[in-house]
Amino acid sequence: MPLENHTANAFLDLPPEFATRERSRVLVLPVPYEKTTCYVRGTEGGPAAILAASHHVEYYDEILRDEPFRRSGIHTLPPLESGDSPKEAIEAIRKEVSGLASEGRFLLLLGGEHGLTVGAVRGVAEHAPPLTVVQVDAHADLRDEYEGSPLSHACVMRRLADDFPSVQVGIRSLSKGEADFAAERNLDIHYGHDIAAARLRDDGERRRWIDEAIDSIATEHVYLTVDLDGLDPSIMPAVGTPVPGGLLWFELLTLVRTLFERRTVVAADVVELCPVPGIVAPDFLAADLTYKIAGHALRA
Ligand SMILES: [Mn+2]
Repeated sequence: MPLENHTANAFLDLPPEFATRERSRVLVLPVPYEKTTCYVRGTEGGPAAILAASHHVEYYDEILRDEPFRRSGIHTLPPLESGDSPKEAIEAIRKEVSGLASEGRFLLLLGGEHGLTVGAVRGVAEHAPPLTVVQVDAHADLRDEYEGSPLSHACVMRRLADDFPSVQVGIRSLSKGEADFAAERNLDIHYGHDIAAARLRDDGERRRWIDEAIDSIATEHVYLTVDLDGLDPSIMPAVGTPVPGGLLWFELLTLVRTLFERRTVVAADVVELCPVPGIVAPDFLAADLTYKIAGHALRA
């Protein structure tokens, strides 16, 4: 419940002393960008839905046994309005993110469609090279172009592939052409069906894919991009392009926690929330996940 003097429309509705631009180590940047979605539209409403849901997220993190925001604070920036064409928009996002990344704080972008990640990674990488992109997603996003656009949300990882190593997690939808490209480049992909198979193994084996995914990251710096459709639609139905067979909640949290333990995560995004009127659980999941990521960043 919002208390007096709290910051309306800001992530978590924190007491103002924990949300100032000056002292906060984590900056939340809402990016209501949507130009190339192809199935269900609505990701431009994602950031506002995450911020609204975040006002109901518990400040205490039961896994970290801590109220991580107290370590410095989390400041919510005004939403970034981007240009008219995907090209202009992604360049605007790169420029803004580059300026923010130069401050050396942890940037957490809320989407918006996945296309924004191309600008965000480039902007962050200008100040924290070299970095690896860890992508949680149902889709490989390795198409050279989709529906006539090379900057489609279906092309994100292809646009980044020449400049950044990647680890892709939860993948379960890709074309023959994308599979061929992945094989040709020897890309590191952890498929949904292999992760599901690991659930059936003994305890020690169950998390092996997480260790393998993180061990294969050759750089210290990491940009984490979470396309929410990487989660299973049973817990995350509010996405534009749902695919069965995705990650479950604690699997994703274990991946995120282990990633922060073993590498320096310099920025992250949570993208592709496509709110469904009357169904708040996915909005809350996205807000809770955002705070879990921020919590690790604040403790790093
Ligand atoms: Mn996707």
